[in-house]
Amino acid sequence: MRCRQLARKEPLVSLSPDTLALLEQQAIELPSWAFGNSGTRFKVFTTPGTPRTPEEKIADAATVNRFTALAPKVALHIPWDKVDDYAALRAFAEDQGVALGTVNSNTFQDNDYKFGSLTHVDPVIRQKAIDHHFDCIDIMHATGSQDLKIWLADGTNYPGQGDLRGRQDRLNDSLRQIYARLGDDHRLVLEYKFFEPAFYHTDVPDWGTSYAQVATLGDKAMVCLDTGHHAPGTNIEFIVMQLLRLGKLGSFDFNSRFYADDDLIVGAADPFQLFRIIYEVVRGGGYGPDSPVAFMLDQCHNVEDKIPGQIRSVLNVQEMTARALLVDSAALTAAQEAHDVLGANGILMDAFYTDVRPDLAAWRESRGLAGDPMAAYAASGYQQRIAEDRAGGTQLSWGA
Ligand code: PSV
Ligand code: MN
Ligand code: MN
Repeated sequence: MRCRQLARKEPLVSLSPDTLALLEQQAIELPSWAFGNSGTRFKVFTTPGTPRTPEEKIADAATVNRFTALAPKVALHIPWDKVDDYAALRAFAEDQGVALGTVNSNTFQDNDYKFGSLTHVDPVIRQKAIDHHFDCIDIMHATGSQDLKIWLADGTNYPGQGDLRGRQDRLNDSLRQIYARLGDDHRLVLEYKFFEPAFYHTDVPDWGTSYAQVATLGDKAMVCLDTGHHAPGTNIEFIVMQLLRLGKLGSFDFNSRFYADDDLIVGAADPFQLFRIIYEVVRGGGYGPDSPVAFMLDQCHNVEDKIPGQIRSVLNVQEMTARALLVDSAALTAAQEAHDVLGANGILMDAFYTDVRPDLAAWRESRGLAGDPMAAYAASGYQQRIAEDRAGGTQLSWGA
């Protein structure tokens, strides 16, 4: 790897064979719900061609992979992706050239969960939430999935409404029961979020709470970091560093945000932040097929077309990964140890400002892909075809 000097006017060869070999290994998991309609509490706009079945969502995800070779897995959300036969769904996905990935549980859309799920004070409702996770684990056996992702909407709206400590203790007991059910190759990843839908307190609000919970479970329990789930101004790359240092970063939910949990296209709001995060991932051993860190997207496409939205997203992740791999780490360490403040900063910025797009396009072409997957998708006719073929039936939404 070497960092291109910006002043030099030589042909652009910024990505070395080593870097390209690392990029070859990139695998980003797409969320099935990104292909459904979504919106805000004000309006959900429908889009022609939106999937009506889990199979159609998988077909769209496989299309993203066909144009980019970057997205070989699709994450499911249960019960949004409920089918009768998960082994058949797996075979369908494999026929399309993708695998089924993370199974996301859902304990936030049932009236019983109004006052909590895995933290609920009523043992019957808490058991119902635990049983839902047991069902998800059964599904993982059929789909060949590795990760069970738990994001909880549990929390309270008013001080005094709940016993904060009691809820934490019940959460731990619930997680222990779920953890005990995991298969040998399974993992549990616990996602945190600082607010919403609860507004006073959330039961898993931050990485520290997630870490404190999963650390009591065992090696197969890790933290999931959703980039949109932090207070504005949070130094997310610091959290990435710390979790990797502790051996507990299990997965990312990538997206970007301007205000709260916006779920916009990753790298759209703040490409520099994405670069800084991926740099810490690479530096901390979190990149590559042998690393424990799953790269997933967690996004919604409210006004833009969903498939190109996902194509743009995986390209953004690839681009910032390429730039992160360009950081001259030996020079950076030397500058840091010499207390060369501006020199060290300059080395990082050199990599960030390197435009890797022409190299990535050339590399794609060398592998038989279109150099510009966005343009190739637009010209492919797929969008028009699904708009015609999928007329009738009920389009799926985020949340259904
Ligand atoms: C809700 O905030 C959320 O966006 C979480 O990030 C989950 O990962 C996702 O929904 C799907 O359950
Ligand atoms: Mn998420
Ligand atoms: Mn979210």
